[in-house]
Amino acid sequence: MANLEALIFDVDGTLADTERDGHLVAFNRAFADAGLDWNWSVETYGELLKVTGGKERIKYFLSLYLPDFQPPTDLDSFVAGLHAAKTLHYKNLMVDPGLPLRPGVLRLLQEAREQGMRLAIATTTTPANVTALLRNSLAADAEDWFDVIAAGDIVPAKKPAPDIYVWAMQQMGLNPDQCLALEDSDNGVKSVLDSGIRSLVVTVNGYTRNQDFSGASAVLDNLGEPGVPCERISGSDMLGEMVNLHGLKALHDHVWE
Ligand code: XBP
Ligand code: MG
Repeated sequence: MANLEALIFDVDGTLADTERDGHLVAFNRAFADAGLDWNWSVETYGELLKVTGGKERIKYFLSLYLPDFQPPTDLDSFVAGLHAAKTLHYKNLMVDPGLPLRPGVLRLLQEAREQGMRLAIATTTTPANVTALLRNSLAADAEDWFDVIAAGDIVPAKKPAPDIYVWAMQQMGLNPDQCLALEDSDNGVKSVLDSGIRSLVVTVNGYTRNQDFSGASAVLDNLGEPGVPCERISGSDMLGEMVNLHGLKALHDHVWE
């Protein structure tokens, strides 16, 4: 069994609750700018989250709700243009009003850095979105905290495919038994497990709470803060009331023993 060498964080839903108040708002503003009346509700967006990737999600929406829609140009160019506009709106939302990190995220990242634990990101979202979230919600130099930021179209297949986690490990020169992943969704869990990583902590959110997290080492409501304990939903109870590096190392050793 190898020692834990890196924590690999998902972004949307894990670092911050970005979907309802970030991406959804950005999509709807981009649609309105384009003169489209496709105002997605919170409920509809929850259904569309089944498909990862914003461009892929717009196409999924069309297939479900507007199968006869005729784009003014070829579909890929039309969707790419909408998505670029959406990304601009998302970046602005990360500045004003901004989004807070989820409980325990800053505390765990700071502890990992203090103890020399390598950090990486593996996300389906667009790299510009990661930069905007990190700089505005974490720290101006937060991108430097991560050895690798694996994001968006850098890989051919998005989550639930394992590509983004495989790519991140390759970039770090690490094997699956040296990594622990933190995710929020069933797509993320499948991506992690299919990459060979078996140490996996899920922190659920409003959109993912009832999803299937089979194979996750522990499923929690969040990472906890001093005096504000996290709730264990399923899996190992080794992490206690507040997820810290000591607990993650013990969980990792247990998973791989
Ligand atoms: C979540 C996603 C992303 C975002 C939208 O990524 O599936 O597609 O919903 O961002 P993860 P884009 O949970 O892996 O961080 O529009 O830039 O794709
Ligand atoms: Mg996520």
